Amino acid sequence: MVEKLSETARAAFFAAHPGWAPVDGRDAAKKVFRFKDFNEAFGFMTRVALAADKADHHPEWFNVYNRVEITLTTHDAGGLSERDAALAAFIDNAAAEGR
Ligand code: H2B
Repeated sequence: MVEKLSETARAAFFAAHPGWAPVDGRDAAKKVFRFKDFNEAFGFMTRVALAADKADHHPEWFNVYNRVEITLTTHDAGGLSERDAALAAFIDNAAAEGR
């Protein structure tokens, strides 16, 4: 069973992952990504989807054309966990490469 981050670790998560912000009313982190067009956005989503499925840890996300909104939380823990920190790092890298 994966553990929720402690308050200190949660603060460290937001300090270490620029652009990720707390979500009102739940223990989760959200970031909005913008790409040149749908092709780049969907290429990014594909890379994230494959890595997320391999890790068995999946994003909540919403896409319109070149915009991808991503919310990370660990459903099994009821809040942010180390799994979200790992996925956020992967997502930020994938976004930087996809631009
Ligand atoms: N993704 C996320 N974000 N949180 C989870 O707790 C989670 C998941 N649990 N993907 C996994 C799948 C679980 O449902 C399966 C059975 O391992």
